[in-house]
Amino acid sequence: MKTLLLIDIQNDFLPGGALAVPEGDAILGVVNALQPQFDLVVATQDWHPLGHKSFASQHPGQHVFAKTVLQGLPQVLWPDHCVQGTWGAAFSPDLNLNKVEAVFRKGMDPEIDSYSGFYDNGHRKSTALAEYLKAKGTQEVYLVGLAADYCVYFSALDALQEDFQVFLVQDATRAIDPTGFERAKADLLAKGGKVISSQELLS
Ligand code: VGL
Ligand code: ZN
Repeated sequence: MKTLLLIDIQNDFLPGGALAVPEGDAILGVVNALQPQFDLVVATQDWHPLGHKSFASQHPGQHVFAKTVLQGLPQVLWPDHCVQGTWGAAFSPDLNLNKVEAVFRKGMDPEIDSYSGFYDNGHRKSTALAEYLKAKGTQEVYLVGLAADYCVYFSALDALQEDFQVFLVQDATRAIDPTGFERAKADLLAKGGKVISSQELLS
């Protein structure tokens, strides 16, 4: 059973958003075209309270994209983004949601960041996404969405650890930093994941 995981396809990660991923909007047509090929489509949604500690605005004197430590973990300080209930946190109006059976939210704890759709960055708390996918009979997880070098990558790592077969659809994602994307792909391949293109699914 094949599941398509739509990672954080939200206004704030698209052009015009607070944490816009370069060319993020280029994935929308591909993601919509892929959905009919899957038995199950599930989405994640970055969903932060106001004043989340991953926001640079909560660290006076520190600038956006600076690296720091939060809860003993390396942390990039982000612009305020995906604040609960705002336009930026909403799914793109150009994303087809008709096949999305469940949405898993993450990043609600103000004290810790949560890139993966499965666990927070400290692996302290589960979203129950792994149990949900297993209960649905999923063996293969295909990942698309934003950003390739953060939430898509960390979700793929956790999916591997949860013993799913993992496929990253590389033309259905875009990265904040292209160097980070290359490193992420190499790491996923080394850990048993596969990197494919949408063509392989559509033909
Ligand atoms: C993300 C940074 C902060 C992502 C979320 O969806 O990749 N990146 N929050
Ligand atoms: Zn976030």
